[in-house]
Amino acid sequence: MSEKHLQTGDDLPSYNEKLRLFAMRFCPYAERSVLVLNAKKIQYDLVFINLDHKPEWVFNFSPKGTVPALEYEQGKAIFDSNIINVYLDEKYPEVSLQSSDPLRRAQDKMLVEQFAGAQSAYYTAAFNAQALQPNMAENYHKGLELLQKEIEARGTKFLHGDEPGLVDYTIWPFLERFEALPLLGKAEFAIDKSKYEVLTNYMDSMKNVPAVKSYALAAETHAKFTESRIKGDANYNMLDSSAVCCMRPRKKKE
Ligand SMILES: N[C@@H](CCC(=O)N[C@@H](CS)C(=O)NCC(=O)O)C(=O)O
Repeated sequence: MSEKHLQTGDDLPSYNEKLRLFAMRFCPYAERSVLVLNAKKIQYDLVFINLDHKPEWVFNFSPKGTVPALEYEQGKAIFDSNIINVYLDEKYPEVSLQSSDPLRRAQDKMLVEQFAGAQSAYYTAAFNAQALQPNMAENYHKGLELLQKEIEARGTKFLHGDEPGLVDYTIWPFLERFEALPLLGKAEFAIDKSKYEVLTNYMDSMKNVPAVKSYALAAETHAKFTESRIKGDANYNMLDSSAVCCMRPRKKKE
């Protein structure tokens, strides 16, 4: 799979009769849908988009040009990670990722909603640090504490149960990125193991889930991308193997 992000002027790749997800490699919302496709073992193609120089055709799939968008039939698409994920779960029910209990589904949605405060604090800390207010680190920790309490209260390995579900795959991409904050000089956003033992054990379990493992990036990689974006020159293609291979000096033959 190419990690190259297509940009203005690039052609739309040919359609392969598979579901196609338009994404950006470092986007947490796109990651939500990648994880759900992986968990459900659905065949799909990924098309990465340079969000600073969007290809013209992306607007045919996503009216605002945001990712993720899912092309479910040639030329027909839906957008927004939560909408895509519920659609996938209902359309491909063999591996079900939502509870059959309407109350539990409501509780999952409320948890995601309440966790949004931590997400927005993360965005400010990572990308707009000069706007950071002391109450934002507080909100961030309130979100983590609430999540930890909920994991404890549910008493299962994952929020969904013995296996992760939509609620886990919706929250996870942000936890993955939160670990980059101390590397970006934001020590007050660290997830301290002594305070967050239950949460860090949960995070370790999530890192070992195959659907997550195959797409996860190290905190250092997220930090590196974030730094490039802050500088105003987001390095979308930093993981593209064709770019990496050709910049490396060739090894001399022994
Ligand atoms: N609510 C949307 C948010 C998607 C979103 O904001 N994606 C960002 C990338 S992480 C994006 O496409 N930004 C480009 C833009 O806003 O033009 C979802 O859940 O899918």
